[in-house]
Amino acid sequence: MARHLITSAIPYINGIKHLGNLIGSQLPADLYARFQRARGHEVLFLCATDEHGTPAELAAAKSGKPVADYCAEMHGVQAEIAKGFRLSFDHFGRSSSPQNHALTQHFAGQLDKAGLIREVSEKQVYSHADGRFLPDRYIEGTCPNCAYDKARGDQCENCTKQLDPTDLIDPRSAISGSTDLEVRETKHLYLRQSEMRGKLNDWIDSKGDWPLLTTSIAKKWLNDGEGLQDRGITRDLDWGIPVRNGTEDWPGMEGKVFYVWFDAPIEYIACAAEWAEANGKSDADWERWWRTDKGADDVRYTQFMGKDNVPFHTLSFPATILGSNEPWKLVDYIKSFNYLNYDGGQFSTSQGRGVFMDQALDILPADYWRWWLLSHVPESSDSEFNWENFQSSVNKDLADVLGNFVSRVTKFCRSKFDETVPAAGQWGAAEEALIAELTTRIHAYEGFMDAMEVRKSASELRAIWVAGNEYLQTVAPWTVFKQDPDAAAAQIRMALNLIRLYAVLSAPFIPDASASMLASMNCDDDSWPEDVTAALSHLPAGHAFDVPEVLFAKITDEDREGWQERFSGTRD
Ligand code: B3M
Ligand code: ZN
Repeated sequence: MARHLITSAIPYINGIKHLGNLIGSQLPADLYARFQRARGHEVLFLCATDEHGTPAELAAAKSGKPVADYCAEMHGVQAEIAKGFRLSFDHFGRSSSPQNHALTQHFAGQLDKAGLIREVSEKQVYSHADGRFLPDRYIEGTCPNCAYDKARGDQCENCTKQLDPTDLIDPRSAISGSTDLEVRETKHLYLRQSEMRGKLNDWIDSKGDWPLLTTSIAKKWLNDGEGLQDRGITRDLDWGIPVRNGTEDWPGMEGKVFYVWFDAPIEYIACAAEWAEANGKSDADWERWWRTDKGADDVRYTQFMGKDNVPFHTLSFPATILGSNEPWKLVDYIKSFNYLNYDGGQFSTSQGRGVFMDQALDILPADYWRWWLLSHVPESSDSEFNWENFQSSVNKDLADVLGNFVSRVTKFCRSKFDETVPAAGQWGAAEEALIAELTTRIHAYEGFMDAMEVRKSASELRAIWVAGNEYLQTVAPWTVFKQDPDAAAAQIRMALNLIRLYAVLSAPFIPDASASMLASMNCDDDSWPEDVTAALSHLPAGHAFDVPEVLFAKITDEDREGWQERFSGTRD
């Protein structure tokens, strides 16, 4: 049995996420976690809300609530929606937790001890119109690297370059649009990432199996002449983790907080501590996932994220870990994703464009979305959500192929035999051929799932469903029944067992439908098939089952047009 630590990028607290955010990290991470659990491995799957930084402050101000209250409330909202999508986190934490405060301050202290922190008198942008300093994201301007004119002060969305606000050409306030900005002096802590260039380079080079998207982004910022620059890790904000050196005060840093991107990845660790606390476990229980001196040596750690987050996970966070000189676990594999677009444009939180997670669950159950999103995940390039495509994949894959198989088999059995697995007849050549095909395909499916090849996994699973349909089409029990009811009985016995097998194999993608399929087969054994012949003999003759409700309703043209219309504008 292996041990898998799995984290998804932690979503910002300021508002409900859209489907592009969901498929960019949380959903594929959930798929992988569910698969590894189903294979019998020990899994710790963690996610949290990312609660610091200006966006949280501004969103709270807009809602008229104190920022701590706003975050507590939004954490609850996001946790509820995550449940609605059946995201199977072992813990959904908060980057504002006491555990993260302590760990973030601890890491800063360790980095200082290692000589990796320097104090810098920095020029920062003050906006007269807004009456405040404008940190990173709230300054927009032209990217010095690619000339994109809506680059933010922390990062250019277009070329992924990490920026400092003063790098921007023609800067303006993102709050008021004002260009009446003044640069003022203030003191900040810088992490000397550039000192660790060699170490980081060797570490990334040792990861020959990483996806190209991940390594190419990492290498780009590492080796580009100005790649790995020292980074400011403190900010002049009220809300955040106060700057301290371990448990000591940090002279000169009073009233400042750590930069959100410094504390957010540390929350991956803190979240394990929160998980332990929430479940009455000890420190040793979470440390065995995170400390290589306390049992984490045999843990396989996988991170999931969108491509814009890659530099922070391949360079900044590893710099924190390596620089601490303590035996914390480094990530083993980073699975990153391109962007999902919405109907000819981008999903956008700030503009309210696209379908948001709460709205999606309002119109259809989670499995419909999970299936479409995972089978169209932006893996090797950006991909696009549009309603026609959504309608046609749901109707074909879920309703026609899987749903129809289940309903046809169970209803035929009920009408010709009864609601129990029929006993008569023997399997012959057609069944042997099916078993051979499924054995090959399930093996391929496992390989793709293990390798996090999400699209290939989805298409292999679909092929597994199709194989059952083709079998049924070929043997045609409804025709055979007239001459040879025993042969038809053997075919239906096979098909009922296929329903159970499909439930088990499909659960990582469509957990609710899988649960209904198992329930209708009156079976709570969801063990992964080690041997296909045995798995297809699981439900014995005489075993009672129920004909289930329709598993997947088809999306009508009317539904589609209505939704298309409803989601064509922007959310308020
Ligand atoms: N909250 C950005 C995002 O949601 C950021 C990720 C943090 S991961 C440590 O895309
Ligand atoms: Zn750029």
